Amino acid sequence: MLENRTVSTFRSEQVNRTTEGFQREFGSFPEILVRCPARVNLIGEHTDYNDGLVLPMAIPFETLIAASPSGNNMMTITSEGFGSVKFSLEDNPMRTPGWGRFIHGMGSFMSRSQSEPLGWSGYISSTIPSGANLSSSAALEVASGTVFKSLGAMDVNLTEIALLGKRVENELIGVNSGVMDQLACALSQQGNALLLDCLSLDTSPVLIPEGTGVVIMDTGTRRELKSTSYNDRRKDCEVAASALGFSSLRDASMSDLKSLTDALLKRRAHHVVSESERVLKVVRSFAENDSATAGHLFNQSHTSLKEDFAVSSPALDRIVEIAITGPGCFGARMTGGGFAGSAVALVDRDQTNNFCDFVRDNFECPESQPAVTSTRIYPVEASAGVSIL
Ligand code: GAF
Repeated sequence: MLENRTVSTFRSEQVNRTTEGFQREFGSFPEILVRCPARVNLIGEHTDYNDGLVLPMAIPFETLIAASPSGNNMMTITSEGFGSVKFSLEDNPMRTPGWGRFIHGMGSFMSRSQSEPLGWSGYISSTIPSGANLSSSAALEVASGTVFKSLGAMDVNLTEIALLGKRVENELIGVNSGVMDQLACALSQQGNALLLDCLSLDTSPVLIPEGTGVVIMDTGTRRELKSTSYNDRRKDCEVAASALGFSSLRDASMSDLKSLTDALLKRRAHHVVSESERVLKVVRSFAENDSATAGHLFNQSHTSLKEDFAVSSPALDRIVEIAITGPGCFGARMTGGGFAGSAVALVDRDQTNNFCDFVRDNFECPESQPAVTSTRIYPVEASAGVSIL
């Protein structure tokens, strides 16, 4: 499913639904319609907040926002299937619960540099599965940031919007994330993965070999990152870097790690240093049309995330174990923060349908981590970052 043809039909249906939803709620045509994609991370996991390298790719699941200015600082937003919120940008965003806080946070941060009122009325629809580690919250931050920028005619670029999205996560949501998700949602280019240096914030497009496809496998298990050990892993990395005398693990090499005396910190740091190396090796393999090597690196990444970094889960391990025995599979790994959600596989394009059927027929969540929604397998193409339609 989700071939290009299906995706564009899907997009136009979603555009109509969102525009009609806005008209129903607010009685007029929206002034702006913004779309923002989700992302899947191909490799470079838990490296972004260590100033390392990552290789995400925007995917054709999208959040759409139809909006018009309110003329003051009031915000009234309805999200298809998730109710409505109303708040003033002068209020503290911590008083807005649920999904509204992501938007309120973006508005609060962006309105600080603005004397004109920035409020708007909006209608949101999204096809991004939430809690699947595919960045539904980053897409909401980047989409709403783009609405604020555009309706307020603000002089702010997409990288700045992405960094504000990260601030929302860190300061208002309680997840000490890096900036990979927001930058992937903002800056990705159609048909390419995005190599991102999280220290310099330099980006470059990376082509995946033509005969190789990307398949997302959503186990249907869910866990909010703020309720996991995500922040503890970040702390471990900071302690390891400082024990080595570095400001981040970006500066550490494999031989530096020998001087770490704490075994647990050594394993955490080993994952981070080896994972950044794997990102570069995957980029090189793609350039050499060598998906077999890229696939091995995916497998190694999963083992490292499971054993050294301890962020995998029974369901993610199970689906990866099955995927790597599937027809045409070059390699597979958990993707995103971990603990639940999705894995990603690199697959021979000609075998994609057989691969998807194989995983569907053979995967079942282990009893120790039951699914809360159905398992879904999606072949995906690389799509473009946020845009105004
Ligand atoms: C989550 C975070 F939001 C990202 O910043 C990143 O750390 C990722 O987990 C793990 O690579 O998606």
